[in-house]
Amino acid sequence: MATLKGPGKPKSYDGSGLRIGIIHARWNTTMIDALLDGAKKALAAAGVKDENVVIQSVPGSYELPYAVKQLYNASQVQSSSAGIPSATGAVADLLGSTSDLTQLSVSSPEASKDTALTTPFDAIIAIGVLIKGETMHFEYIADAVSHGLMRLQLDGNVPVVFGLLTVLTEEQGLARAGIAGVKGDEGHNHGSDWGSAAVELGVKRKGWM
Ligand code: DLZ
Repeated sequence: MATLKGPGKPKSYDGSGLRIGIIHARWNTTMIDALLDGAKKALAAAGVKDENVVIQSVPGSYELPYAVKQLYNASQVQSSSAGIPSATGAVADLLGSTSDLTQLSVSSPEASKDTALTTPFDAIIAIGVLIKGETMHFEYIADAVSHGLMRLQLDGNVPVVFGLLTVLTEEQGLARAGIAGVKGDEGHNHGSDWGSAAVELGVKRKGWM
């Protein structure tokens, strides 16, 4: 169905030279999986190589800003430290646990070792789904995460795509994950928009630097 909302007619950008990080929460997994899938498909459609997409998960949306910061910092350290033997070593130092790195799933498994995190990211996508409950929890997390992610992109030097759905009902979340629309259609997968935004910002960032 045609709608006035959305980023307008998509212009295509060449993402083949980009490195993109994705941090996603695991709360509300059905929607998260669909949104992640939408983002990955948009990246692939723009030519971003599988081995240049690094994906890390955290339990809930509240953890997104911290994890984005660590991923960003790790890639900065790695790219400026010729002496570090492996990229995963640098990440382990910063995240404090090598076992966590088994979760650092890169789209193609063979790329998940030393090729991961060798250069800074051109954009990082933070994905989470917050569903309003009976308490003020939703408001506090939504506010904290929004401000945290904005601060990271302004203080750091990387675009952080705001992939946080803040919905009042599960139905609204499903529609925005492209799973089932409130009006009987399939809704729209916002993850796809987030992938495209990451590519556009990543390409433009190179021109602005
Ligand atoms: C605790 C909690 C609740 C109630 N709801 C959500 C939610 O809808 N979406 C989400 O991503 N995370 C939720 N969480 C978990 C918090 O984000 C966080 O992981 C915990 O409070 C631990 O810091």
